[in-house]
Amino acid sequence: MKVTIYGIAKSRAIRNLWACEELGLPYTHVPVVYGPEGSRKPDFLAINPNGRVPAADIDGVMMWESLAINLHLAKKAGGSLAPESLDEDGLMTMWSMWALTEVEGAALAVLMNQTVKPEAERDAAVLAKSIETLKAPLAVLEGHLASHGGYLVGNRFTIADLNVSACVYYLRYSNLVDDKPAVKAWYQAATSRPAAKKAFALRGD
Ligand SMILES: N[C@@H](CCC(=O)N[C@@H](CS)C(=O)NCC(=O)O)C(=O)O
Repeated sequence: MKVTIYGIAKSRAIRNLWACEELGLPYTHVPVVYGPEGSRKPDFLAINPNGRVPAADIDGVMMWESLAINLHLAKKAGGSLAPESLDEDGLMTMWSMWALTEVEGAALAVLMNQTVKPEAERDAAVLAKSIETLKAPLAVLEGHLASHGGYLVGNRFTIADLNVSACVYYLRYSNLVDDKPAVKAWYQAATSRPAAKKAFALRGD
């Protein structure tokens, strides 16, 4: 397989870099920055007309959407991270879409308004609303992991665990999973994997 990942490691491209490391795929990394100096330049818009990173060239197929890229990479590469059946494929897609729709936005808002933005620019109301929004999905995640052997699908670490933990990653400076032992253990195990450490080292933070 010939894979090129576009996007700096300090972006959602980290998800795809992590997946390539997990899957043992050789890849070329083109660290496109976001904004006018990178993702909004005409040559990059020809790769991803949305003007965002990541994007990936996988055997000549140009893709964007970090979690869709990962599902595709896992299925193409095969092995234990990939679905073993159509049913597992459905569940891995379900969890990935769930992470994007139920977790990612609010988790990113927590990160920005609790940690990343300068204090004067933080919005306490947005932070409070995001914490409230996350209560239900985090409880769902806790309940599922606690009753399914600590994994999302198939009783093993799969691309679904990678995709969802990569969204929970936005909560790394918060205490929102401290009262959720199954989520906490699952997240720590996922992000402590050698492939994760290798990819996250590319971020330099
Ligand atoms: N849903 C997309 C989101 C991509 C995205 O928003 N990427 C950010 C960087 S993490 C970006 O490129 N922002 C720059 C911009 O929107 O101009 C994915 O998961 O790949």
